[in-house]
This record gives sequence, C-alpha cells and structure tokens, in this order.
Amino acid sequence: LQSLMMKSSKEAVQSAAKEFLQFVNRGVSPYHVVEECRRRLLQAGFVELKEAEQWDIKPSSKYFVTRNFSSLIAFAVGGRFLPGNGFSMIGAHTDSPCLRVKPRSKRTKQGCLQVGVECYGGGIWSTWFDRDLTIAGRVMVKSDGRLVHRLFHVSRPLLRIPHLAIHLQRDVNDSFGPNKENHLVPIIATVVQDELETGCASSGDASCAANTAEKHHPALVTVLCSELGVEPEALLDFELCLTDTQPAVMTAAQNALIESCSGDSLSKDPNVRMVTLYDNEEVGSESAQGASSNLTELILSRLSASATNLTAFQQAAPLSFMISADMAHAVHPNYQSVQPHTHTHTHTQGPDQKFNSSQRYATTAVTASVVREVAARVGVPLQDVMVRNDSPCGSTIGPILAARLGVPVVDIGAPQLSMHSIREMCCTSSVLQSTTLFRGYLELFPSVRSSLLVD
Ligand SMILES: *[C@@H]1O[C@H](CO)[C@@H](O)[C@H](O)[C@H]1NC(C)=O
Ligand SMILES: *[C@@H]1O[C@H](CO)[C@@H](O)[C@H](O)[C@H]1NC(C)=O
Ligand SMILES: *[C@@H]1O[C@H](CO)[C@@H](O)[C@H](O)[C@H]1NC(C)=O
Ligand SMILES: *[C@@H]1O[C@H](CO)[C@@H](O)[C@H](O)[C@H]1NC(C)=O
Ligand SMILES: CC(=O)N[C@H]1CO[C@H](CO)[C@@H](O)[C@@H]1O
Repeated sequence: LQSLMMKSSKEAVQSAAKEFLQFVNRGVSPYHVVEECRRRLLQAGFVELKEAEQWDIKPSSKYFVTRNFSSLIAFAVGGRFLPGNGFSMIGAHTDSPCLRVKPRSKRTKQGCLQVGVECYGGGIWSTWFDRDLTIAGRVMVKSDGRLVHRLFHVSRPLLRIPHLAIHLQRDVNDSFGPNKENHLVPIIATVVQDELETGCASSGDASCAANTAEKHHPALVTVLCSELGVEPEALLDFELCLTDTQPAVMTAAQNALIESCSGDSLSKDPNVRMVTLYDNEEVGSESAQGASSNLTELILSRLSASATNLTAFQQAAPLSFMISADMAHAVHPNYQSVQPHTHTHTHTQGPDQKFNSSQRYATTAVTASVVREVAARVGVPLQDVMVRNDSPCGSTIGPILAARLGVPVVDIGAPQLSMHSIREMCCTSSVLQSTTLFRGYLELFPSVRSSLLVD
C-alpha cells in the first residue's frame, strides 16, 4: 500500500509539474500570463467583470477582473459571506525581469540589423547571451478607426545576443560584466533576415523615423504584421518582451483557487477567496496596475459595500489575510561559502516562510503561526528562511499590500536556484506542495483563524 501511495504521490508531483511547465511556456509576457489565467478561469466557470461597470455579486459565485490586461484579481464568494466578513487572499505577480524592445529600436552596425532593448527589472543579463530568443507581448493596432489590443508571440527564434569570442576577451571566465547599452543588443536572426531579403534592405537607426513602422527594422515590422494580419500603418505602439521562458509562480495560486471551488466548502465559507496577480513587481510596483495601486482596495471595498453597514470594509481588514506568494533562494551547492541564510534549507523540503523584521518581508509571528497550522493540517512541510545580518535582502509585494490594506500578510516562496536568470530552476515537488498549501489555506483559513485567534 505504501509503495502504491508513493507511486501515486510521485505521479501527482509529476503531473502538477507538467501542468506548471505548460503554464510557464504560455506565460511569455505579463499579458500572456493574464490571458492564460483568464482562459482557465472562464473554463472553470468564473464570470468576467469590468471595473467600469456595476457589479451584482452573489454568494457561492466566482468572478474575476483584469486591469491593463496585465494584472488580474479572481475571487470566489463564500455562501455565508456578508459585508464586513474577511478576505482569504493570495497575492503574486505576472511580470519577470526581461529585455524589452525600445520604442525606437532600429539599429544597424557592421551590416548587422539590431534591435535596441531596455532592461526591465534586475535580471542576470549574462544569461541572455547565446540564446535563441523570440518576442512576445501586446501590440496596439488601429482597426476600423478603433484602438485594439492584440497579443503577439512567435515561437521560432528571431534574435540572438552573441558572446564575443574568448580569443578576444581572455578574462571572460574570470569577469564578465556586459555593458548594458553596448553589449546587450540582439541581432535579428537569419530566419527573419531571409524573410527580409524578399523585401527592402534596411539600414540606419530610428532617430529620424516618422511613424511606428519606421522606428523598427522592417524585419521586425514584417514579423509583427504577418503574425497579426495587419498593414504596417495599422501598428500604433507595442510593449514587447524578449523571451525564452519565464517563471510563473502564480499558477499554483490560481489552480488552488479553482480547485478549492470544486467541493462544497465554498458554500459554507464566510469569506471571499481571492487570488491577486499584479504587473510591475520587478520594477517596484508603482503603476496603475501594480501592487502599490489601489486596485486591491477598490475591489475589496466594492465587495464589502453595504447600504446599512457603512464600516463593513474597515471591519473586514482584521478578519482578512494574505499569502504573498513569490520565490525564495535555495542554498546553492557550489556556493555554500557565500550562502546568504542563517538557516540551512534545501530546495526539496517545502515552501519557505520568509522573515525580515525591517519589513522587507511582511511575515509576523502571528501570520507564520496561521500558515504553520494550515500546513500541518494539509501535510505540507515548511521551512524558515532569513538572510545573514551582513547580506542584502530581497523584497516582495507582501509589505506593500500589508501597509496599503492593513491586512496581516505572510511572505512565502518556493526555494529556487538561478533567481532572475533567463532559466530559473526549482524542484518539481514545489508545485504540488504550493498548490496543496494554497488550496488548504483558501478552504481552511476562516476555521483556522477562529480556532487560533482571539478577536
Ligand atoms: C500597462 O502595463 C504596461 C506594462 O507594465 C505598461 O507599460 C503600460 O503603461 C500600462 N498601460 C496603462 C494604460 O496603464
Ligand atoms: C457590519 O458587519 C460586521 C461584520 O459582518 C458585523 O459584525 C456588524 O454587526 C455589522 N453591523 C451592522 C450595523 O450591520
Ligand atoms: C484610490 O486612489 C484615488 C487617487 O489617489 C483616490 O481618489 C481614491 O479614493 C482611492 N480609492 C480607495 C478605495 O482608496
Ligand atoms: C532585513 O532587511 C534590511 C533592509 O533591507 C537589511 O538591512 C537587513 O540586513 C535584513 N536583515 C535580515 C536578518 O534579513
Ligand atoms: C576561471 C577560468 O577558468 N578562467 C579561465 C578562462 O579562460 C581564460 C582563457 O582561456 C583563462 O586564462 C582563465 O584562466
């Protein structure tokens, strides 16, 4: 029996990890992450709402709302929810460090057609060299006089940032610090150049370009237009990320929400179960659709609104809770001497609770205890992580939301290696552990809270 159980749990780990990979491969830009989440939510019976419209929210029902096509908030209303009751929330982000095409990207050097890019977030830029890169994002197209948002993703390789030969930089293995303006400029790959041979030859840069099509090499414009089926004049603007693959921790949170609605626990839930996915975390969260915006506050106050109970929203905050779900640093076997943690931990022994008393992470003794109780009830191991006193410390959306909403928050992360590389690495078991923990939290939080905490 035990070997059978081990086999089935191994299969569950594998299938959760495979599902996750599919999500990662589709979530090539914040817009694609939101589109993929939207597709899965609609499939699971969630109803799409618009911020600008009036809402008629019913108990035991499921909804979602997006902002700027790059942030998304999904929620399932408990059957016993009343204005003033709490919110069981999980927050994560849709963006990741990457190179983005500049608004005027055309560059030509030594007969090479190049695409000027901007660095978004704090990436390990050396990992972007010698990779087959492609482009994904959203394009604003003018169609019948209207502005239309179109998603764009080509799966074949289009661009490459070549390394300089070792013969010309003998110290490359000892020190490789690319200059972000001069060295980090991709060349449009031969695939596209071949396509270009049929059209006109491009040269020069974009300094005197008069329209969108002239700001970029025809090689790039041709790919955009042929994929979208539009003429170059219809291209108004775009936000395009260079991509190989991207991390997408939020899939565990959203799957947990969808799965938590499958039984009958939602009908007895006094809370609203919610997953919030924000854009712009990698650049500080200050934007119309970032965690610092009042998007969350606006949604929570709409759901708490009551004609007879004017302080319902204020009363909901202390009854609510948020898991800020990000990633954490696993101990690197090759760099143990510089490992930043005071607590040893590995990337296989469960999600980390992240602590920093200077509030770089929002975890408190109370929020950590609540999650420990949930984890014990659903059988997921947890680790504790804190950096050394002489090491720098990262941060997340956790402290931002804790401060904005006045809601207790815990920072949790699946341990990973190569954080912010173009190819990050984490243990396959992390996906199922995270989904199980998050689902358990969404289903159990109100009862765990009332059994543990005295109001
Ligand atoms: C939408 O998000 C993108 C990417 O973060 C940003 O560049 C853009 O300015 C945003 N648009 C609006 C209308 O907020
Ligand atoms: C307002 O809502 C809270 C939380 O549900 C409840 O405890 C309180 O009694 C309500 N107040 C009124 C006046 O309905
Ligand atoms: C959101 O921010 C705007 C601008 O600062 C402010 O007018 C509005 O009251 C805020 N809404 C909430 C619910 O905080
Ligand atoms: C906590 O964060 C502060 C601010 O970044 C940092 O100076 C400090 O070293 C961190 N300490 C620990 C133990 O994480
Ligand atoms: C760390 C390392 O292997 N450095 C080597 C990188 O390559 C140059 C050129 O062959 C060597 O001189 C370095 O010792």
